[in-house]
Amino acid sequence: MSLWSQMGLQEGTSVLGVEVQGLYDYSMFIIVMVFSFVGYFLLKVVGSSLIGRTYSDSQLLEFVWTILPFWFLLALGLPSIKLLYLMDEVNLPEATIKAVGHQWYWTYEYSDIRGSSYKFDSYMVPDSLLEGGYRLLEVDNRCAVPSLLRMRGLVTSDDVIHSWAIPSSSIKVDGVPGRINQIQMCFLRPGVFYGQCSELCGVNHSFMPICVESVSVEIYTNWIIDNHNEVLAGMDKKDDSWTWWGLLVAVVKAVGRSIYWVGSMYAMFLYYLFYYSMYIPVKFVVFSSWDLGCWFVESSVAFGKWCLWFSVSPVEASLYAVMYLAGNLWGGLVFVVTSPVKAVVWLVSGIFKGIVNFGSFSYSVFEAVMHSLTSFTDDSFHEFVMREVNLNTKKFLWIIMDRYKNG
Ligand SMILES: [Cu+2]
Repeated sequence: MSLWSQMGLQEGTSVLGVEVQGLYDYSMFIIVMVFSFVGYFLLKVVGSSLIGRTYSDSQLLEFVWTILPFWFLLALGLPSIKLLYLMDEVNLPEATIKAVGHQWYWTYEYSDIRGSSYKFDSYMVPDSLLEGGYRLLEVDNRCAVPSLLRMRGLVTSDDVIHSWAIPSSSIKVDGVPGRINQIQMCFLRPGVFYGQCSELCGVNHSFMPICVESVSVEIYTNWIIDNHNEVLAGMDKKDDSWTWWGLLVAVVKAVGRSIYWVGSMYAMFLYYLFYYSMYIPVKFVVFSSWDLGCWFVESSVAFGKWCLWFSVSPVEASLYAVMYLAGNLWGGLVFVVTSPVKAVVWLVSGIFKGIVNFGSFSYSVFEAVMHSLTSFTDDSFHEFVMREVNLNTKKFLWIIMDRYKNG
């Protein structure tokens, strides 16, 4: 949350929030440096009586003031682009929350556990009811999220365009009616994080705050499963009517499903039987084993013969081996002399392959350098996040498994 007389961004509360904060500091450093440098010389030139009347040109100066801004722009742009893409990357989240904007409140939906949909509305607490807490930011039902777990946020709207934003976590997603936008979230620690609707949506636009409460994975998982169980229990009660027609439909459906299941299993069985017992062995025998077998037999026989010869007369056999190797080398020389075109092609293709390999190697080095350049957090932070997220993922799955078993 922003505080009075605060300069700069809020303290980062998510993995990418910290990175964005780093980018901000880094950009401000470059910008202030450039601004003060240019400002100083501007003032100096304006206030100076020494005007260069005889000064005509300087190639070096022009070169420098062309190249230098280019490098500064690159240094500002590359980390920014990388972060932009990282923020869009939602790979394998463990849990999903869906925020639906309304005029003028938010609805939060949790629907990826147990196939039920648990949802609630989140209204701002008016001044008259506020007991402590922050004015215009506190809500009646907070959006609960786990800390240090990969999360996906889906944002949409029911009426006009809203925007779901939490500045300290670098989250801002438009909620557009008729479409769903997604964002990745990974909160660093437990806490309460505030934001406000960030797209003008009508008269009460300022009074639909976003309040996210980040809790530990254990609390979150048990809480969400409890709520889902309640929703499911409510759903079970409704469906208790029984008719002959319903029974008939259910029986026909079950029979159809089992016929389909048995048929598809049978087809799959035949397919794999054919594939592994006929196609693969035949293919293997025809394409590979014949050549390999021939070569193996020939070379084994030759080597066996030579060993026999070596045991009878070692000197002669060694001499022959030397002659044989020399002959091969000579053959290579003859190949170069008699068919130079082929030899050149062989050499050039070798060199080309070498260049390609060198290129890909240099690219990976460049990529590694860029990676280290554009991450504003150190390795210990990365390690901490990776370790905790892995641990929490295991905890999350373990609790779900445990609860499924024991109800
Ligand atoms: Cu709004």
